[in-house]
Amino acid sequence: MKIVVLTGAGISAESGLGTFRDVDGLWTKYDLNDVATPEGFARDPALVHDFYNARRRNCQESGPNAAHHALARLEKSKAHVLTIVTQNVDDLHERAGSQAVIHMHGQLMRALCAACGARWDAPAVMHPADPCPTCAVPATRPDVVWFGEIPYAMDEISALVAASDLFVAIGTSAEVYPAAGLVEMAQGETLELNLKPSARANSFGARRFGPATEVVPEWVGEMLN
Ligand code: BJW
Repeated sequence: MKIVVLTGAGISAESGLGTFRDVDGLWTKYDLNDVATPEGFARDPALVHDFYNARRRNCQESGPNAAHHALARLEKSKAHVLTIVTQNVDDLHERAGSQAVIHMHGQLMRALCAACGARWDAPAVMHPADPCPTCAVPATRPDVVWFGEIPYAMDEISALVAASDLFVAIGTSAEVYPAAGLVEMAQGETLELNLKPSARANSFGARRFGPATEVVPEWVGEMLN
């Protein structure tokens, strides 16, 4: 079976990484217009770097949980062909051992030059004055996709979802497009795994609710039987 799994912040919540829109989420502490838009970065790059430096440190101090490990086990089993499309900028899928991972909203551990487009591994702490290693212009930013920017690999992702036999969304609120609309492209079975129904729950053929560390290993166990 060809399976595409879309993951969101909820899969990393039990690893200690904050979600965005839950009651204690990041958007209750920060204005997304200040830290997750190109305009916010142009206004105050130091604030935006501070925000991502703190999240990079938090990510480095955390680790994959049972849900990330279960998905890595499913891929490794080769019982099915699994691709993970993640909206998360953390690297917890990779640290669990998953290999087929597409980061549609970029990666916390990568840096991007806004002047020449070069990409490289991000240092632990980034500053507005950091020069690009390729063109030397001090226009370095986290390699993440902000509101108003086009998510990565959309053609590849759309083709994978359209060709999938099963599309599973895990721990995402379905509030942010185009990720939220992917379920509509799926021609095969669809399943939502979440703590509670997302904004698009009714678009899925099946739904299961509970913490990712419980419902994901349970579902993977069934797929491997
Ligand atoms: C658990 C759990 C547990 C908790 N176990 N579950 C009007 C209509 C349609 C679209 C638009 C519109 N106005 C503007 C737009 C476009 C805009 C958009 O969608 N805005 C909406 C707010 C309306 N989108 C964009 O701008 C995107 N670009 C774009 O559209 O380009 C145009 C284009 C696209 C394609 C082709 C051609 C052109 C870009 C969006 C970029 C989003 N960036 C961010 C920041 C990334 C960097 C960073 O991490 O800082 O991405 S915002 C943030 O939201 C982050 C996330 O990836 C994303 C989604 O959040 P997610 O993962 O769903 O988290 P939460 O917190 O929302 O939900 C957590 C879920 O977990 C909940 O459901 C909980 O129940 C659950 N949960 N604990 C299981 N233990």
